[in-house]
Amino acid sequence: MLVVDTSGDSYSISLQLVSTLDREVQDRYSLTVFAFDGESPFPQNSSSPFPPAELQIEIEISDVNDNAPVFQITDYYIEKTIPIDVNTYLAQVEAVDADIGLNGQVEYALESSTQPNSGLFFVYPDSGWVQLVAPFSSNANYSETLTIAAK
Ligand SMILES: [Ca+2]
Ligand SMILES: [Ca+2]
Repeated sequence: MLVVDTSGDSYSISLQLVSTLDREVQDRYSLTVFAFDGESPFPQNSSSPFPPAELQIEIEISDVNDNAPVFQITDYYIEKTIPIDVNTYLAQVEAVDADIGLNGQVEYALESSTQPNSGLFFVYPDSGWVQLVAPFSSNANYSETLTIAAK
């Protein structure tokens, strides 16, 4: 992943990235670089009069928005017996975004419905809660399939 290049100025080192990093795989690296002179074998034991110098390097990988939200459950089935009070919360859908911070925020939206003009349901953008927001006008069996998008 990282190599230390000491070929240039003998008093400096450089770290070179040799493969792609992904914060979702590993978000932090901790390196220890030892410096010792040419006459001292390495590694030296702790009683050596010329112990190697140590340099600690901590690397924190920042996030890029490279993941889209994914629904853990893709089909919710809700069955209710009328009457159902208006404003009843029916279900909470959840999608997970592997990124962090703003890159990991998920927003829900009602994308389509098999009864597009029913006006019965509202999806909360932040929480994914689906709420009944209008009274049923029919006692007959009623079915509506909502498609909810997460972005
Ligand atoms: Ca990311
Ligand atoms: Ca994301």
